[in-house]
Amino acid sequence: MARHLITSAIPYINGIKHLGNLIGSQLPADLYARYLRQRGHEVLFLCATDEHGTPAELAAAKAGKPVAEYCAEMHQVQSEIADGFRLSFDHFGRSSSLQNHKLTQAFAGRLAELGLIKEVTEEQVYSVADGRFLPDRYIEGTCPNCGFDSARGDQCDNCGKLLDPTDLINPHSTISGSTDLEVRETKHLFLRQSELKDDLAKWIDSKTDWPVLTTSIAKKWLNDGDGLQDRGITRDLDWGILVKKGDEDWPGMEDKVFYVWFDAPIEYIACAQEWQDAGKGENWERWWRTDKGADDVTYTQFMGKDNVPFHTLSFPATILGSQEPWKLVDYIKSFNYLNYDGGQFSTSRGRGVFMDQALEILPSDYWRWWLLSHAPESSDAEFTWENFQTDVNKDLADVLGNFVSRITKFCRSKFGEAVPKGGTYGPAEEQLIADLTKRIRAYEGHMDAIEVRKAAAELRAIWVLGNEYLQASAPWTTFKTDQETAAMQVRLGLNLIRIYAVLSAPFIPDASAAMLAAMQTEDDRWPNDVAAAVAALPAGHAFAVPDNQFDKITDEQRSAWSERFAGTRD
Ligand code: B3M
Ligand code: ZN
Repeated sequence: MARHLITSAIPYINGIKHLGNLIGSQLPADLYARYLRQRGHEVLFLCATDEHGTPAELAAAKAGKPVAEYCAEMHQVQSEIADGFRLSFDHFGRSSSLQNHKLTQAFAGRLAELGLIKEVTEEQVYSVADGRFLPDRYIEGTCPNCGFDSARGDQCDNCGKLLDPTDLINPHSTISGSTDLEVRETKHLFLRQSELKDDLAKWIDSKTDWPVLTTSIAKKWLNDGDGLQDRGITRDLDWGILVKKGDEDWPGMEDKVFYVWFDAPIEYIACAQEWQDAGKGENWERWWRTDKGADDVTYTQFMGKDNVPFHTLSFPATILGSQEPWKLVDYIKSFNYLNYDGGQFSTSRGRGVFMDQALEILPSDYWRWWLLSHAPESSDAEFTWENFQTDVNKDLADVLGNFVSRITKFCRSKFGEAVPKGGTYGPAEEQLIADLTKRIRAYEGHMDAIEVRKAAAELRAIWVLGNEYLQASAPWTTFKTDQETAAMQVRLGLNLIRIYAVLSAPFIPDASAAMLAAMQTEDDRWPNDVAAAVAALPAGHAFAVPDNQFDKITDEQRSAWSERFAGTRD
């Protein structure tokens, strides 16, 4: 029994996430958390909403709401959707929490004390009418390259050219529309990451067991020069964490907030405090402080590949720089992208399936199973409706669902709704137990290694073993000549349902619960000893034939959905 801290990248607050976001962090993190809990480990699984930065301010403005109100509402929305997908967070926090404000300011104070923060004077666009400096995204004008009339200060959305706000023709503030803009001097804080380069390089080099995707991105950023430049950690926004040194004011920084990527990872720590403050647990420091017991915690982070530089360099720079005994991450599981039907998911174009829509049309297990079994681990993956329909129908309906329904219905018709008694194992049963043992050990190995696709493939193979056994032993034929042996075959089959429920729970928790309920058992012990596990439900144990678990996706549904989610808005 070990202790595992697990965090998923925290999703931005500005809108509902799509399935590509889900499989890139939250869902595989949930798979791992559920699995480790089932194996008897102590797990703290944390996630939160990432609530600061320009996107949050802009989304709130678009919704016509004060930012704080918008964030509170969207947090609730995201939290409910997470429940719908059965994401088993121990706490779903908020980066705008008081705990995160305090902790972020404390880190900044500490880093400043150690000389790791420098003040830099820069020139920046000031809007006289708005009375504030404007972040690049708050300035629009005509693109000098293609003539597009709403190019943003950082980039033209039409031709893609990266811009400086001063490049724009006829620039104006997107807040007020005012063209009364001036370039003024302003001060910003920079974290001197370059000072920490050697420490970071040594730390990353020591992580020889990390996925190649993670280390290759980390090393590229570390060595390209670009990644480890000193990093601006303040912004001119109204919404965010005020720039302070611990509890003290920071002269000249009164109108600034911390950059969202500075405070977002700190929320992983603050979230544990929120968890405790919400009365869900105690002694959060034993998860995070190596001087308070966290040195025997294994900490695993999950994220999409675009987030890797922030987790391998920036956040560790904050932690290492502080010289305080905070827990550093032990393993970073990163993911490539999931594409949608020949292109990309697009929030602005409404292209692809978003989390709320997914739950409207099908139960979460369908999505969980397909997404996890196609997780974009070694390369990008693609969602197509054909593949979704084919695989879900085959794996869940034909293989798993069919097995459960055949064996329970056959038993009911010949022996009644209780596990039948009599008969003894022959070579086929011994072989099945041996095959199951081998595959279950392999499944555990893949789950321990967080090899998500391989684990799914092994689980599917375990389901197939049951079907093959049933097909070969054919209790409906055996029954005609040898009722005792048929009873033994059926008893074994019914026990497989319980085993499948236990093994499948990390992937498809609802179906798993339904299977245990049908078998009228709360025995969810992991099949460490398969020979014992296939006899866990004894003769005479009552069960009920479950409702059909997985309706097949029809061709009509497939084509209707493929049309509905093709993307209309442009
Ligand atoms: N919110 C980006 C994303 O959702 C960002 C992750 C923060 S993790 C500390 O992909
Ligand atoms: Zn352009």
